[in-house]
Amino acid sequence: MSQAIALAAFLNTHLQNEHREALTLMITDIAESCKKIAIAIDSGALEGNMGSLGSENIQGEVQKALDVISNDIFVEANQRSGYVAGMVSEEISDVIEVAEKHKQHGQYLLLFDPLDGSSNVNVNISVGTIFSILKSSNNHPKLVDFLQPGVSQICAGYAMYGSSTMFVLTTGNGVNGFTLDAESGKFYLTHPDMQIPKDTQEFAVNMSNYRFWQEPVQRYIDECLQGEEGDRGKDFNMRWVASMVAEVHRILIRGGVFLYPMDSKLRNQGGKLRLMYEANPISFIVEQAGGAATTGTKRILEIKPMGIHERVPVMLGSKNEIDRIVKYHALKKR
Ligand code: P6P
Repeated sequence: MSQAIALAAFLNTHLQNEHREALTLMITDIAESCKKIAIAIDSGALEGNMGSLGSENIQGEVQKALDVISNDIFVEANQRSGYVAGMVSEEISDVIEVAEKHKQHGQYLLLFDPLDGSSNVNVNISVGTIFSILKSSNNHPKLVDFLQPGVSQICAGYAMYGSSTMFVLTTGNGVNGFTLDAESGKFYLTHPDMQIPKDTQEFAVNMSNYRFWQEPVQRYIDECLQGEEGDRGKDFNMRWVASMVAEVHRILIRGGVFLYPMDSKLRNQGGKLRLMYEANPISFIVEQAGGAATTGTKRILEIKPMGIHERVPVMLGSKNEIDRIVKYHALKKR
């Protein structure tokens, strides 16, 4: 372990921009809160925390005990750096205000999904925490201050609570992955400069929604399923974990595409995945790793948000495949 670079040392050498001091402290706090969430998940069954609370969050989704526990851990651990002026959480309907005494240094906004894929937690399938950092124009941010397009992000990342606990991060200068050493409690750089292969033979989608998709997505999947005998001239494999962080991590390691496209039963909501704290941070990471991220007709990072819990269609991963999907949408519009 001695030769691997610890997260703290990496931040000290890797962060060279104007946000260096703020990001060093904020990322350290975020990593520490993800370690605490990992512990809460590991002991969930032992502590009787694997069930649902019966309450619903702003998304209209039944809240699991670990959703609330993870949210509370994340809020508590990330408001003391002196740089966070306000937060937005998937679990909380309004902007989370930060006490004046914790705002003495700077003005950053922290948006997060504390436990993505939580429906998997009681069946012991990987789940994650996703976060995004924006610059604030003032120290008392209102909802409108959060409504910045994804290209404005200065940092994004996720923790993945899987066969190992990993922390994957971008600050706009590539993507780097860190693995938690349980003994020391430190994250070590194990996946430097993560790059998504431009081509793939693997797609991730919830096939049960096929009949609700728009024609360009049905065409893309049909061609994948036709395999070697079809237009693509090669066979494809399929994965669906129902945990976005796990799918994205696999794509960062070996390529692939992740699709949660618009479907007719979600039209009124705008899609399934949330823009501000799921699609934007993940799209930032995917693009920084050489991939692409689209709604089918628009680059996700260029969407001008209308609300902090806004939902969008999401298709991302290996660039040549995403370009093909975008082309199919463009052909359909003619
Ligand atoms: P479905 C988890 O709830 C999530 O937001 C993503 O992490 C995941 O990819 C998707 O929803 C799973 O959706 O409809 O297959 O349950």
